[in-house]
Amino acid sequence: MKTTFLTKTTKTFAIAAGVLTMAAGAAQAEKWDMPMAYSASNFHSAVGAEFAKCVTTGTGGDIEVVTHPSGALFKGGDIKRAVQTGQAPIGERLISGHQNENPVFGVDSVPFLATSFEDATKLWKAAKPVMTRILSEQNLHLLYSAPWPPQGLYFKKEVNSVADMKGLKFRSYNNTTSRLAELTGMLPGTIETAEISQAFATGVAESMVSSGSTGYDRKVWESLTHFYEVDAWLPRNYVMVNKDVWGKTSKANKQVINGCASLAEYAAYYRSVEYTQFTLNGLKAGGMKVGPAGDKLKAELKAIGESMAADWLKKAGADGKAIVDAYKAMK
Ligand code: PCA
Repeated sequence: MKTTFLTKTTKTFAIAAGVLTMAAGAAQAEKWDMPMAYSASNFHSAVGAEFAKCVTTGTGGDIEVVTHPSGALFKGGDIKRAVQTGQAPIGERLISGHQNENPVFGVDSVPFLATSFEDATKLWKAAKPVMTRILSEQNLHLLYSAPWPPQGLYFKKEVNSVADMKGLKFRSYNNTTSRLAELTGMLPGTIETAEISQAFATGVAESMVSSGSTGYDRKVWESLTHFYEVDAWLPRNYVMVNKDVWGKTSKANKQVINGCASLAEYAAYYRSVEYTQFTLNGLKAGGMKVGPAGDKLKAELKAIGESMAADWLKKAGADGKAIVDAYKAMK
């Protein structure tokens, strides 16, 4: 029989379909448990759940991502190690929580370096290549990252100056917040977000730096009375995949995951923006006094922030300087 174009094409399709069937047969459905540190109602977790669905649907069930919010599978502080060592294939955590490993992880928490969503985006753009490299050296593949709303100060009394903060028990979530507490005469102790409502209720802590969002999620008006908008920085969460797991993922599934990650990054950013005012209103509705810090307090915090920024630059070395220079060039 003379081979026509049509029979050739049909044959090619038949062969291609056969290969595809073999590939589909070979691919095993995998379950990726995804530990997350924050409550299910928080926007980072809500977006993570959508990301999980997107990957599960997009890969045709090859990879089923299942989120575990509220530190239920691994506590916040243990998530990175769990993903590095392959105990969990994927997870989410606050980047600046790793400053003790490398000061560069704390770039988003340098006081007053980037204090708006726009500047936080620029800072992330400057930092992303360096973060990607450092994480890769730690067996992690960076997928996406999104900011928390601006950070302010919570108290259970009126505070107009640093002197008013002296001796308060302070809940910290990273090195920067602990250092800020020390420099303002407070007594820092690290407490995971999942445990703060109880810490405030029992008096283990009586102040913190965080977003309106976390105060709202944890209903802190039950114990605290004042939130001062300071806009000190906008720390970020990031989603990481174990690099060996990523390496073994098919090209097609990687494309799907990358697409879902871009979507998640975009959605989380805008939810964070929207959540800012919404949660400040929520704190007010809960009975808290919410407003900008007074001029004296602001000026004192600025001065402390400057010395902390200078210290960070010294510690973060060439990588830190490269990020800050690239960021300033975008401004
Ligand atoms: N909430 C998290 C990190 C930053 C934020 O706004 C927390 O308080 O732990």
